[in-house]
Amino acid sequence: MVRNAASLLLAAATVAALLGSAPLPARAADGERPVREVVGGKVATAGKFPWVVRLSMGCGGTLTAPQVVLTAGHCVGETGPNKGITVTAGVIDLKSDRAITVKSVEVIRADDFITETRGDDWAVVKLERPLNLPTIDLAGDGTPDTGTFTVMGWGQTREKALRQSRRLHYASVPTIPDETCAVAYRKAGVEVVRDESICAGRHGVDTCQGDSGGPMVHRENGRWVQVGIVSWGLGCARDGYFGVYTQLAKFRPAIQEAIRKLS
Ligand code: 4AZ
Repeated sequence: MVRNAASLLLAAATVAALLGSAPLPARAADGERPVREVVGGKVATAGKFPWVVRLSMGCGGTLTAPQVVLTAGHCVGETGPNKGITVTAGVIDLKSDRAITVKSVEVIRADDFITETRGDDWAVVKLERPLNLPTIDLAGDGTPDTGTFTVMGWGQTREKALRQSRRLHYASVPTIPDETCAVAYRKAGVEVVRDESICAGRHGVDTCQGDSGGPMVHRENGRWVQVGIVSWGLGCARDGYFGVYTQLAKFRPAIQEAIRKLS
C-alpha cells in the first residue's frame, strides 16, 4: 500500500542514513531521468489475466472464487464487515467502459498479521455479488517456489513516478535465494520472514507502489496458478533490493478456509 511502502522506504532510509550508507534512489548519470523502469513496462493484452482485479485503496488482487478476492493483508483493515472497498474487474484499462465495479461486504485478514514486513501478509475480501469471470487456483504442495514467475499490477512504473498506471503492466522475474534477499535487507534494518516469503526481481524489473496485493503467477499444464502476493520492498527495482512476495503455499490451508467462510 502506498502509505506503508512510503513509510518503510523512509524508515529504511533513516536507518541506512544513521549507518552512513543511505541507499540512494536509482538514477542514471547526473541530470538524466531514473532508469529503473519497473514491471518491465509491458502492457497486458485484453483477457490475458482475466482474474486480476484492482482495489480502490490502490492495491491489486485476484478473483479466487466468484465472490472472493485475495489481496495483501496490509491493503485492508481488520477482519469484519467492510463496505469501503470498490473492486474493478474484467479489464486491463481501468477507465474502460467495460470495467465491472463491485463493492466489498466483508474482509478476513490473516490472524497473525502485524505489518507487511512481518509475514502473514494476506487477506480475502467478500464482494457484494459473484462475478462471472474466471478464477485463479492457489499454489499447493506440488508447485515450485523457485523459478521465473509473472508479476503484474496497476502500480507505479518507476519508483519516482508518483502516479499509478491506467493499464495493467506485467513482467517476469526470477526468484532470488532467501539468504541473498535476507542479507540485503538486514543491511537496511529489515528482517525478511524467510519461510513465509519469496524474493524475486532482476535488474530494472520489479513491482512497485500500488502493485501490492496483486499476484505472482505461473502456468501449470495450461492453467495459471498463483504462487505469491505482492507484499513489500525497499523502493522499486533498486539493485540488491528485491521485491518480497507472500509465499502462498505456506498459507494455502488458511486462505482456503477463509475463502470457504466467505463463499
Ligand atoms: C507497494 O507499496 C510496493 N518493489 C509493492 C512492491 C514493492 C514495493 C512497494 C517492491 O505496493
